[in-house]
Order: sequence, then C-alpha cells, then structure tokens
Amino acid sequence: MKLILRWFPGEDDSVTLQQIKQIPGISGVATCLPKVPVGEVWPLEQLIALKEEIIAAGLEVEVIESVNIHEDIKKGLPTRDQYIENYIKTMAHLSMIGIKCLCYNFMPVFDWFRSDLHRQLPDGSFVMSYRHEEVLRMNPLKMATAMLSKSGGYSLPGWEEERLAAMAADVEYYQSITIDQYWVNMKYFLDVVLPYAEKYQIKMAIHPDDPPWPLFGLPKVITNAQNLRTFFSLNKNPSNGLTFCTGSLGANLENDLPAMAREFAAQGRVPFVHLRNIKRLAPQDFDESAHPTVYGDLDLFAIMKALHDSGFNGYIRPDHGRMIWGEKARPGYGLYDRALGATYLYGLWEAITKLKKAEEGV
Ligand code: CS2
Ligand code: MN
Repeated sequence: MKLILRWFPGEDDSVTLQQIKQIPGISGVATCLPKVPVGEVWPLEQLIALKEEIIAAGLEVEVIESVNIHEDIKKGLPTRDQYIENYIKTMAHLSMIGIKCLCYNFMPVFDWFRSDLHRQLPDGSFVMSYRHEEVLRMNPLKMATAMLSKSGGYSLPGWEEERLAAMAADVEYYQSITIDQYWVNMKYFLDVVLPYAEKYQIKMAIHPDDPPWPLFGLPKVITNAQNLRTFFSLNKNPSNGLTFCTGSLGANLENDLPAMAREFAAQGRVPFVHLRNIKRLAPQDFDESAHPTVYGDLDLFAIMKALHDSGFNGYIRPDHGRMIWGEKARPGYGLYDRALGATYLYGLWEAITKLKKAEEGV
C-alpha cells in the first residue's frame, strides 16, 4: 500500500510539495496538468517537468488524477474517435514518466458537486455539504456558478471553464439518451483504451459518480455494487479498475462499503482508494466529516480491514478534508485536515498489519 496526497501543480495549490513531504507516511502525490483543455493530448515535456519537480521534492508520482474524458466520448458522438486517440497518446506519455494508475470518471456534464462548499460546524470547522432539496431547486448552471464562486480563486477539479459554456445543451442532450445507451458509450471507450492501458502497464481507475444518484435527468452509473459488476463485465481486461471512493459510494445508504471493498479488491479491481467519511442528516443529505470513523457514518476501520484482508496493494489517499485552523485553500483540498486524515489512515493500516502478524505468530 502506498499513501499519497492529491496535489495541483502550477501555483494552483495552496499546499506545497515540501509540506506534503513532511506528512508522516506519504510517499508521493496524485496530480494532473489542469491547464490542458479536456480532450487534448498532455504534452510530454510538461509531464517530464512535472515529474522532475515532484521528484526534486523527494516524492513519487505514480498516480494521475484525472485525465478527464471529453463530453463527445460520453455522448457517443462520431467525433469521439479523435478524442479517444488523444487519450491514448496521453496515456503513452504518462507511461513514459512512469505512471502506474490513471484515475478518471465517466460522469455526464459535471464532476462532483455540493450545495455548500463552506458550511460551518459548531466546532468552528468548515465542511462541504450536500442537501438534495436545495440542489433540486437550482438548475445545473446556477449550481455550477455557485460552486465556482466559492472556490476561493482555485480551479475546481472537473469543472473546467470550457465545459461550463456548453453545460445547458449537454444536460439536454443526456436527457434524450437512455441509460443503456450510456453504458454502450462507456464500453466503446473501454474497449479501445484498455488494451493500450495494459500495454503501457497503467491501471485505469474509474471514479464513482458523486453523489451516486440520478439528478437533472442525467445518467449516473458508477453508483453501487450491482452497477460496478456491470461495469467490470463490460471489459475484463486486467487494467480495468475502480477508484474506490468511500465518500462518493458511501452517500448511498444502501451501499455496504466494507463488503464492496472486499468484493472488488479481492478481484484485483481496486488500484486506487479515496478515503473520507460522511455524516448523513437525511437519506440524501450529508456533510463531509472528519476522517475518523466516530465522526461519520462510514466505518473507516472496517473498510481498511476489508482492503487489507483482500490483499490490496494499491494507492490510498485521504480525500476531501475539512477547512480547519483558519486555513484558506481550494475547497476540500487544504493541508491540515488531509494531513490529519493521512496520519489516521496510516495508523489504521499499521495497526491492522501488526495485529495480523501477531495473530499469525510471525
Ligand atoms: C473529487 C473528484 O471526489 C473526488 O475525489 O475530488 O474531482 C475526483 O477527483 C474526480 O471525479 C476523479 O475523476
Ligand atoms: Mn473521491
């Protein structure tokens, strides 16, 4: 298991590599080239420079989060082939700098979203929260504008400017296609890309839909165990994997996360894990809470144990953190609470490993 942190290059992060290096147990970062427009090839020179910067700070870079998928691929338009070709070229470049895991998502139109990026709790900390009724009262564009206006000047991952312009038309388009068609579009992408992933020794790791339920008539598919089984049946290539994001999958009350972690990790389908906790206030309302089990509804210990028992040997990162100690940073991606989360996760892993060894009498 390798514990990593997400980091954004090019002065687009309040957190420095030097600070990350000082967090106990962290071996490297998950990163990206946020300025390359979605659908274009990631230039090799920029990737080499990025790697050099990270290595110089004493950290590894083996995970990319994310190379986002052009909307035409998700829509299944004839123009998708050119974007898939670009995606494969990007993968070739990533393999040249030693990337082993590529996180991406197949969420239509927009990435994760919350109704509030800055909700204060009684202890003074700020969390991101989701209230379903509030979201239903907004239209997608209003929601996007609200999200971006609260991002503190940082780019929001998955909320690229060029996507927003076409948002209304995109939402309408997806309302006109069936969920079955969406699966077909996903399979088309996987069938072309996965043989290359295997050749380049890159594990693809799809991120679940966040939140994991239908909204605005958009197709949401990476949401529960049954749909994940469908996803893996689309293409059995060993490079076809999942980013097991507890905060995303865990928002759905019916998802039994330790059981899901066990099932998919035992099949070798989990190269990457995002660990965070959520506190549910109603079936579809939640706050993103501090990482330890006691602060939320997810049993982080049981999830880690399930991964450990299943021989998990991939990358783990603490996911979104709260904003504490007066920190100003990109929503969800400050230093302090993610560092606390990382230390907690590191401790859980050490305890599980040592207890097992003791039980086995090693
Ligand atoms: C988010 C996403 O929940 C999360 O991890 O920060 O931006 C996530 O990185 C992407 O959806 C992965 O493609
Ligand atoms: Mn996540």
